Amino acid sequence: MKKKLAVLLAGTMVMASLVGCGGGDAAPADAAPAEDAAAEDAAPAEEDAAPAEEEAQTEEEVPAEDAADEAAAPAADGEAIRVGFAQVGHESDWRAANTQNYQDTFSAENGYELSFVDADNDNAVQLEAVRTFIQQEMDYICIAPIETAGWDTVLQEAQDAGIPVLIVDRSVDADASLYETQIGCDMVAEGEMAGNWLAEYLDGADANILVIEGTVGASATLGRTEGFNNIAEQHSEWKILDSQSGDFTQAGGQEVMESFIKSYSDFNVVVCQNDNEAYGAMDAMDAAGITYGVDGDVIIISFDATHDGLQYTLDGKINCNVECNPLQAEFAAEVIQKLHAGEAVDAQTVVVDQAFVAPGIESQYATTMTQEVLDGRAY
Ligand code: GZL
Ligand code: ZN
Repeated sequence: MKKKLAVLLAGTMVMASLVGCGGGDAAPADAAPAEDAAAEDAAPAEEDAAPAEEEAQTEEEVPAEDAADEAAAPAADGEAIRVGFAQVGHESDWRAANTQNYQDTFSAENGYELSFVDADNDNAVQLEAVRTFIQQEMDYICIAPIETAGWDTVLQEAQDAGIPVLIVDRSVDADASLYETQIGCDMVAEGEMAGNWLAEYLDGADANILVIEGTVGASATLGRTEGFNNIAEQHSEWKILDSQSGDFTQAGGQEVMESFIKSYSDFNVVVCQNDNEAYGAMDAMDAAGITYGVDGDVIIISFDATHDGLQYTLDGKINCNVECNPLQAEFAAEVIQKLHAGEAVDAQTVVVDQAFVAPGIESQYATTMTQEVLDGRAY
């Protein structure tokens, strides 16, 4: 099956390629309105991530406003389109922005009935939520998978029930024929962006690096780690002292940083795989009297470029912040509108990122932060 790739410059332009992929079955007739699926606790499952490969691609440019228009058009038959969304949780500022974007986009006035489940970073809750959506005969199911592993069976169940599934934000290690599309950022590219910036900034100087990883088994964690390591292995003068999961939370970041401070005294770089972990790491370093940022002893690299993360970058506390744009719901809605109209959809949509650096740092890889840049941010 020819796999194609649509590259989204979020908020500005969509470079989309039309695909010959399945294009999804015509949406099932709407069942009776469903009450929201319950969302309580459960235990994780494991496996590896392997994002789908893209082969040939043809590209055409489609203004993002078309995507937004498509997102809002109600279903042709006037019935609300019923969408079940199994969200990772509420672990970070990024997640809050992503959830808000989905709730704003899949609104009643836009012709949708959204059933939203916050899986609280718990795999079994997320799997259970998807099975509930299947029982409720949703028209479409969106999954932001906590982990990449363990999805084959439930995706097959959704396909057997004739319910198209969209994998959003992160990716799954399951056969691409089991879902309609994957929408999200290129996490490996984000990791490489961070590594390339660090190499430029260090300009050959030694680095003793500590990494606070994201949630174990999440494609965001796997990709950022792989990407950063792709660059680190090119620099024999760099040493990665340790790499532990902070679960994408501020508490996790603080806990890991406190343990790092007990074990290591010679580190000069801390890579935090999201802003909330960076806030926790800064709290831990403050408590230990360790200085960081442009005028400190320790370089901090963060990911997400949320508002507070970019405020810290503007303040020189975070040296480099790599964006991962959470405003992706419009692209998911566009896919659903196309599937509802029986049209082909892109197998994968990559939301393009950029990086930001603190004032005083000029970089070929990143935008130097100013108050104007911060004021212009959408989240
Ligand atoms: C990235 C997303 C990650 C963010 C974290 O696309 O999956 O999960 O980087 C969030 O803030 O918890
Ligand atoms: Zn080097």
